[in-house]
Amino acid sequence: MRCRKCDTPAVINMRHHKLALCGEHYDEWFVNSTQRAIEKYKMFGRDARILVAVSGGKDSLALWDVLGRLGYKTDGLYIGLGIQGEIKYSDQSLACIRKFAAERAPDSTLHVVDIQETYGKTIPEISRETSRGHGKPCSSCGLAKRYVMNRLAAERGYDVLATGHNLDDEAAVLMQNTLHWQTGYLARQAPVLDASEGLARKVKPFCRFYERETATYAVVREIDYVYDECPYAVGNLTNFYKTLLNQLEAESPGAKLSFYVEFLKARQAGFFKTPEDHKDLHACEVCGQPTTAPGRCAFCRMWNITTASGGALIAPEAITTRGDDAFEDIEARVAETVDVSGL
Ligand code: Q46
Ligand code: ZN
Ligand code: ZN
Repeated sequence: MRCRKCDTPAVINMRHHKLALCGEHYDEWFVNSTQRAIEKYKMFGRDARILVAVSGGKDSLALWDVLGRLGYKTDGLYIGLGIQGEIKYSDQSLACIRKFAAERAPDSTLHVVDIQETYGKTIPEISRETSRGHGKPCSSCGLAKRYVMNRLAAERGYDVLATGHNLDDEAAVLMQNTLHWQTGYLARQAPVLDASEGLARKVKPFCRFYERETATYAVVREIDYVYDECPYAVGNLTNFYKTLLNQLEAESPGAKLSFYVEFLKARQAGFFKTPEDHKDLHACEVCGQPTTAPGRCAFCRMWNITTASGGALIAPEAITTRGDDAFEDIEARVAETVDVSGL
């Protein structure tokens, strides 16, 4: 397999694009493709202040990296979930992010919101105390992440919140929503969600990249990221749909991309009418964030935050700026070479 442009050995063969590229030309293709997606979906302009939600995984760190290289003004947000397990997932994630921020985004701010420090319990702990999610923490976790991202983006005046969702993520969610004909969710699944009443504008610049493409970019750029998934991701429904879609893709290269892109066209053509979203939104009586629930929002209810306890404020001390303080020595772990051809 040779690079189509320079005939040196290729690091990736993208069968759906009929395109094999070497590291250097892949890097160029990936950065240009990101810029094209930003323009195609009118995500943000040159002057936007962008908050990039980073988890420590390949997608979000690759996104922060590319946006920085494209010259956008970016800051990072890491939410410490307190999920450890044998792999020390949250610790590893923060270490990778700090290293990234110090080395590759020295002019950016890294906001770190630690859920336990701010709200008193880790995500696994709070999830054991609520009825959300039937014993699995993902539902509490998703609610907490959405809340903190929105709130920080709004309170710190960011124009847009960018997440590293890739095509595999989007296609899996699309399949799930389609199988259940969740028309409300389908109407809201898009590369860009406009801001509305206290909710930040959200964008997904990587929505057209296959997961192996973002992984290859991270490897080509030698970004140290957490290879392990969150321990709670094992066996979840999204991964099940990803496996099904991978089987389809193996038989029919490009199936995943056309499933998603054709859906976006149908959506654009009005097949999924946007429900009059947020029409019943009002401010949570405790924290002021938009909610459809009467009284307190789901987040305040989950933590049992009441007016008396002072409201769900993100404690200022939980937010650390800059990522240049000492980080864990993760070189030994990340020094293992990754074979991109197998990704
Ligand atoms: S971090 Fe949180 Fe995910 Fe882990 S607990 Fe579930 S939702 S799987 S993206
Ligand atoms: Zn080349
Ligand atoms: Zn609230």
